[in-house]
Amino acid sequence: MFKSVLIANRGEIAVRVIAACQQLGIRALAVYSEADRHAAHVRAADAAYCIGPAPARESYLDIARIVSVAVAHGAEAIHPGYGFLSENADFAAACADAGLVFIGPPPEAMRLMGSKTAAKRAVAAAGVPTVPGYAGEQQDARTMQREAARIGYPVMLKAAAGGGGKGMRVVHSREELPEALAAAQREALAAFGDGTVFLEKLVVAPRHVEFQILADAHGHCVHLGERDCSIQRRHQKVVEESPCVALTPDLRAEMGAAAVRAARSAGYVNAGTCEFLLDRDGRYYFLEMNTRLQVEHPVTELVTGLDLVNLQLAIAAGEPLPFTQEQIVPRGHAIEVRLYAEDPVNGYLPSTGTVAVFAAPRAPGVRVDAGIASGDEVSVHYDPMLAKLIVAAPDRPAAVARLQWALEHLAVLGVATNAPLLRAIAAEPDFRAGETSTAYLETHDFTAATRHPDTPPDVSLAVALWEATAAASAGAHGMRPYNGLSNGPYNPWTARGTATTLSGATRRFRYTRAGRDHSVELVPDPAGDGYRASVDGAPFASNDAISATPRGNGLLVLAIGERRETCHLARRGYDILVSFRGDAYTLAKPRPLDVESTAHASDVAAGRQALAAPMAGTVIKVNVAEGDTVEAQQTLVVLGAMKMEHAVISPYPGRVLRVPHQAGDVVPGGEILIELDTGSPPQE
Ligand code: MV4
Repeated sequence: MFKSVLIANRGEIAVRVIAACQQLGIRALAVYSEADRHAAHVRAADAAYCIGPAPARESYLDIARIVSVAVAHGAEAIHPGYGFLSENADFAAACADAGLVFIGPPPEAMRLMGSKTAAKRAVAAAGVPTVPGYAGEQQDARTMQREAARIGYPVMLKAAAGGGGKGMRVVHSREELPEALAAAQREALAAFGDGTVFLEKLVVAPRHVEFQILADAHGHCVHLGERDCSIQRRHQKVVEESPCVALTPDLRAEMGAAAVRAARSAGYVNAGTCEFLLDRDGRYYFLEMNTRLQVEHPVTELVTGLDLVNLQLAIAAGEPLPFTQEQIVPRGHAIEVRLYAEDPVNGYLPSTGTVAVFAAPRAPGVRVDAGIASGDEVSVHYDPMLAKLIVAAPDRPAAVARLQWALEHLAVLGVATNAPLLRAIAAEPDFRAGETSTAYLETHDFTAATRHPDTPPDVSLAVALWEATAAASAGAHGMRPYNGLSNGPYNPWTARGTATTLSGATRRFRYTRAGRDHSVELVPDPAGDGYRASVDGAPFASNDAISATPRGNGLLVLAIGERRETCHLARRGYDILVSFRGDAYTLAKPRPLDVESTAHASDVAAGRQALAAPMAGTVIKVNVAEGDTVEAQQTLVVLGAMKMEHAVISPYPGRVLRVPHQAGDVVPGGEILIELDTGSPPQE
């Protein structure tokens, strides 16, 4: 086995491969772009080397740079993951030329399968069914019309160099063909540098069923069963599962044998996947072969008990497959959903920024392969997939139930995700019945998942309790409240104190969300250490006693009478982000008086005043201490931000209650710098 392997990838798959190497005692070397300096795969690796700027073309796709890093640092092999260079035959050849083992198939097999038409010819010659079509040299409209008439409309035009849906066109009639042909050729040329197209009969609303295969360098080839990946959005897979409910044992064996023949016909070695379309009548057609480890490989791992990355490493190291086809016995049912940083409310556009909280469910039968952790950045430069949630159970209904549980216990704050869509699918009757096809997302209405849900009272309550808890801890220790950055002993997340009432005064909180105002009133419970609450003017939970306990990583455990709820929270400026039962909410606090308005405020009610930083910056000077008496218009704190100095000025005369920061502190926008008592009742 290798002693040292370089992983030429990023994100969850790099983390996955690094873990597999380390478990085998192999040193895992990472490469990273300037945007990924602090990324999860860099933290996980045994060593990491910067290979260039953020754009993939200048880093993760730079063959010469990656190969030279591998050679310079003593790697014996390179694992390409998926995407990037994983299906680039030139990269595989460059590895070989540099004396490195490419953990993947031989370049010739990659080249053959890279051409969809050559692949079809090769597997058809090996007796694998393919969709009837035309894949000849003649690319003119008349030839295509003649061939389409022979095949029978509707037909599909596809790019020979393509895959993944680019350059694809459905044609229903002879009249439509010339225009569709020109468009498909243009698109293929632009996307792949090759305008060659071919024709196939259209298979209507098929299932996408793919077979995982493994081939060693000694002529052994087996399949590990199938994955049904029918649920896709714009050729992006969303849900994958194994087994496919539409296969009988006989059909599975037949398609598996066809996949093995397809792999053999290409001289294939390593892990690979043969994609098929399966029509309503149980007929199957080879589509293409993916010559890489796939995103959805964990589904197969959970039903077979095999580790595909281990096996890839063993095969690449020249070891024979350690089992025969008969010894592979899939058990139970596994389902994977892909968590994308995409905003359903905003047309599923990628959502970027800091992931304030990423909290994955942990339970038997639940696996989370993630490329991020709390505090990580999601940038515009790479694929928006954050993580994969994979569940396994003895049968499909149990797996779906486990999936629902896992999705309800997943918290992502800071970037929008497709989690609402995933939860809607898991609850949808046709999905639950196994009635899926490639048309599933178009033929089912998931628009409810693209709208913000109303704010549950529990969410407003959680935010108020979180603020009360944070303030209580900070007050108790004379320290600053949680600001999303601190990890010190007085961070309420780690302080493990229960929300207690220090002052005994009723506390009022106001928030807005989606144009609606929400209010929470917390009345200290004279009998205990909790509160009685009302939300939006109504008593909450019949005035049960309520308390909250922070448990780290943004987790807050609420006790509402006998009921327990967990949620995750984070602060971002004036916004408080909450994850509750799998849904994310953003509640905006009333903007505290900033420098401008404080200086000119005359209509603000007197009371307890929190003076906040108008923007992120560094505290340059603090002129007052706790207990000081101040005049109106006195400069209390000077903040440096945006290359300027900003004075934080007292709006009224009063007494300084709290000075959470000292000179030199770096603070986020909205951070409270001074709390003043101006005489009248406290207001939040
Ligand atoms: C097809 C097809 C129907 N008939 N070919 C889409 C991506 C590419 N790998 C092949 N694709 C398709 N080829 C024929 N002859 C329907 C699709 C297709 C599809 C396939 C798998 C998963 C999702 C899909 C969504 C739309 C279309």
